[in-house]
Amino acid sequence: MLNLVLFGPPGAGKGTQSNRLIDKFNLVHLSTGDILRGEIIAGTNLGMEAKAIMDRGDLVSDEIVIAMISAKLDNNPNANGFIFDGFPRTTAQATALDDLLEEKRTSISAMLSLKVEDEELIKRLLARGEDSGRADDQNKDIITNRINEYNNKTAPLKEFYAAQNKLSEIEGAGSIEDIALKLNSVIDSI
Ligand code: B4P
Repeated sequence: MLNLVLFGPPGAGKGTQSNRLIDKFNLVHLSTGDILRGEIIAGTNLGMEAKAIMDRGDLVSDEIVIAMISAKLDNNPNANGFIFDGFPRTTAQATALDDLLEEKRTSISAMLSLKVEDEELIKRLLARGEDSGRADDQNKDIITNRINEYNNKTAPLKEFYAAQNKLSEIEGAGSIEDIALKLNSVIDSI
C-alpha cells in the first residue's frame, strides 16, 4: 500500500495537490478539513461543535478527528492506499494514525511536506476567501492564528516522521504544475 501524509501550513497546497495525486496513484483522499466541512453542511452535532472552533482558526479536538479517520479507514478496506491531507496535525494524531495502520498491517510510506512563506500563504487564503465562503479564509487575524497553530502544534510532526526516515520537504512556491511534478518524482522514488 502507498500511504502518504501531505503536510504543510494552511494554504500550502495540500488540498490542491491531493486532488492530482489521488488520480495518478489511485489513492483514497482523506481530508479532515473536508470531512469536518461536510459535517457542518449536514448540520450534525459534530459539525455544530466543530464550526465555532474552525471559524476561529483553532484545531478541532484530537478525539473527534481520530474517530473520523478511524471510521474512514474501516470504510475503505480494499484501498490501494491513502492520502492523508490535513491529518495528522498533532503528535497524538500521528501516534493514533500509526496504531490504526498497524492494526491493518500497513504503515505510512512517506510524509511530503510543502514549504511556503507566510506572506504567500496569507495572500492565497485571502484570495480563496473571496469566493469560497469559508469564514476562516476571510480575515487576516484568523489566518494568522491558523499559521500559529500550525507552527506550535503541527510543524513538530516533521521531526516525528524524520525520526522514522519518512520526511521529504518540497518547495511549495511556484506553479501548481511544477509542484505536482516534484511530488510525483519523490513518490516514484519511494
Ligand atoms: P484544512 O481544510 O485542512 O485547510 P487548509 O489547511 O487551509 O489547507 P487546504 O488544503 O484547504 O488549502 P490548499 O493549501 O490546498 O483545515 C481547515 C480547518 O479544519 C483547520 O484550521 C482546523 O480548524 C480544522 N481541521 C482540519 N483537520 C484537522 C485536524 N487533523 N485536527 C484538528 N483540526 C483540523 O490551498 C489554499 C489556496 O491556495 C487555494 O485557493 C489554492 O488554489 C491556492 N494554491 C494552492 N497551490 C498554489 C500555488 N502553487 N500557487 C498559488 N496558489 C496556490
